[in-house]
Parts: sequence; structure tokens; C-alpha cells
Amino acid sequence: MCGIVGAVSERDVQGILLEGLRRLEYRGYDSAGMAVIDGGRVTQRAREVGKVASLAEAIETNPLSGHLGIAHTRWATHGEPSQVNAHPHMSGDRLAIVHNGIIENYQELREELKAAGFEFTSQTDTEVVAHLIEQYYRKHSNLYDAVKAAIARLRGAYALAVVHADEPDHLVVCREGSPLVIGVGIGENFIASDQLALLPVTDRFMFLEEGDIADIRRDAVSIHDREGMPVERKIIRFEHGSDSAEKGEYRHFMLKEIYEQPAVIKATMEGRITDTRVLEQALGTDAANLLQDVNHVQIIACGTSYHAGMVARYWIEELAGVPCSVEVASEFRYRKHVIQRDTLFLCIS
Ligand code: HGA
Repeated sequence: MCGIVGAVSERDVQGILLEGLRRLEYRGYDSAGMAVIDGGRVTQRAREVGKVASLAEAIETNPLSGHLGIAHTRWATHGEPSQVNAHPHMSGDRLAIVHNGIIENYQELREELKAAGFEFTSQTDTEVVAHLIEQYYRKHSNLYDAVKAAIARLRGAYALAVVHADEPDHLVVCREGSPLVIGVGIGENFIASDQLALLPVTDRFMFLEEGDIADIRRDAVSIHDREGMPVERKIIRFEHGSDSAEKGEYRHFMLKEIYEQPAVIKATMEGRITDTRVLEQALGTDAANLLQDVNHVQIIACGTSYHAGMVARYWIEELAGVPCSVEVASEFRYRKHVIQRDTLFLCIS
């Protein structure tokens, strides 16, 4: 799952963004990138396939310096993992954007933008959003208004962070279906997919709600809801020690895990579903095609995962109408089995 980090500060932001990306590595990713704007109003960008460590090496050789920046770890849904598909995506050499989610109507927007003269350098749905915002920027000459106009045309799930070299003192972010949190600092502000990314720089957070769009400056945050009304989102202080490695108020870890299930399921599904359907690309770039051919599901798991698999079998057969078998992994490993063509394996650990 992609991870987003952003910062607007008096100090240089490269180190903050890099540490944020390291802290989002747990989400799984295939490439990483960063864009920074300096006082001279240049958008500098670095992108690398593979680990955040590769990006760190690249920017050690060619540092990106500036007080405003965005960064991203990518889990590809549209277009293979590669440097050209890695985020941030740019429109021209001034606007840069990072995105977590899936734009469902990206094909039609891509055709429209191509006809309007925009050139595409990647296969991603995200680049469509970059050009769409730039198109509106030419009309409104204001990044906030341009983002607002562009997202009204999007269908799907997104958390977006956008910067423009012509407006080097703020970033614009929004969310619909994917998580985004604002980290409130002193004379500096941050954004990320997960508050854990920002703990080295702040412990005060505002959680954006669905449909929110926010303008983030060094010394001010202004948020509007889906209807365009100004809204306040409460600042919540992160209690150090109340993180997942601590038992907190629970008698034991198992009880804690049980009570955390609704929140964990919500966080896992964010960015992968819309109101009406599951976005199959969230499972990988070719998932939609592959899933069409599946005529049998084989679940392999142990212990509690095996029992979860048995529940899944009821749901898969009832809702999808696809035959499903569940087997204990240690048995499956050591016996000679016959596997039908077009079997989807779900291995739960
Ligand atoms: N659709 C975008 C972002 C992918 C994402 O959010 N993954 O979790 C892409 O393919 O680059």
C-alpha cells in the first residue's frame, strides 16, 4: 500500500521526508520518490525503484534542498513498478503530486487531457490527476482552487498531496477513501498516510475526514469539507507508549487484538474499496484480468488463520459462487496434490 509524507517548514525538509518514508516501509512498496521546492522556485525530483535506502543513496549524491516537499512509497496498481511510474508525478516542471489510491475514470480523463495537448510519461492513473490539476491551475492561478476543481472530476479512492513551484509556501492535500493525517508542528506542518511517519517531528495530529481538502502552510492549516464549508478538525495528542507494541489498558495482547479488529479492518480496506465495490487493482496491476479467469480458490493456512479461511470459504462460495477449499498448510506442504488450472491461492499467515 502506498505511503505519503509531506512537509512545509523553515528548515530543509529532505531529512524529514526521508525518515517519514522509512517509517512507512511497513506498508509494502516497490519504489520511492521525493519532490522538493526551494526558494528559487524549482521543483526538484528523485525517484528510485526498490528500497527507500536506494532513494537515500540517490539524494545523498544529488541532494534536494528546500522548505516544501512531498514524498511517496509506491505499491503499483496502474503500470509496472519502474522509475517512470514512481511518484511524485509532475505536470510540466513546476507541479508535483503524490497519490495513494485508485482513480477509476482515469482512462477517459487521460484521453481528454491528451486531446488538450498534455504529454504522458507514465502508465499511472496518478499522472492523469497531475495534468488535470495543472489544467485547472492555468484557469484559476491558485493551487487550492485547481485541486478542488480537479477532484470534483475524479471517481475512485485517493489521498493526494500537491505542490507547485509558483506557490512555494504551502501544500494542498485532500482525501476520499484513503487515509491522510496532518501533523501539527511549531512553525512547521506535515502530512502523512500514518501518524507513525511523523512521530520524530510532532505528537499532535488532525485526522482529515472523507471529502476534506486542506491548505497547509508553515503557520496555518485551513480545512474545508466536501460541501466547501470551513471546518475544524480536533488536534489529538499522540500518547507515547500507547502504540501497538504496548498492551495499554488491556489485560493481554490477544484481547487488545480482538478489540482492535474494527479499526484494523477499516485501515486495511481504506483506498481499496469505494461505496459500491472492491477496487481489484489494489491487489496488483494485472489483478482485474487474472481474477476473471479464476474458477477455484484454494486457501492454505495454519491455526487461527486456518479457521479464518474456513469462514472465508462460506463467504466466497455464497457471494462469489466460486468453489473454495481450505487446507492446513503443513498437510498441503507434504502431500502430493492435484491443482486445477486457474486456481487462486490465498495463503494466510
Ligand atoms: N494508483 C497509483 C497509486 C497506487 C497505490 O495507492 N497503492 O497502494 C499507482 O499505481 O501508482
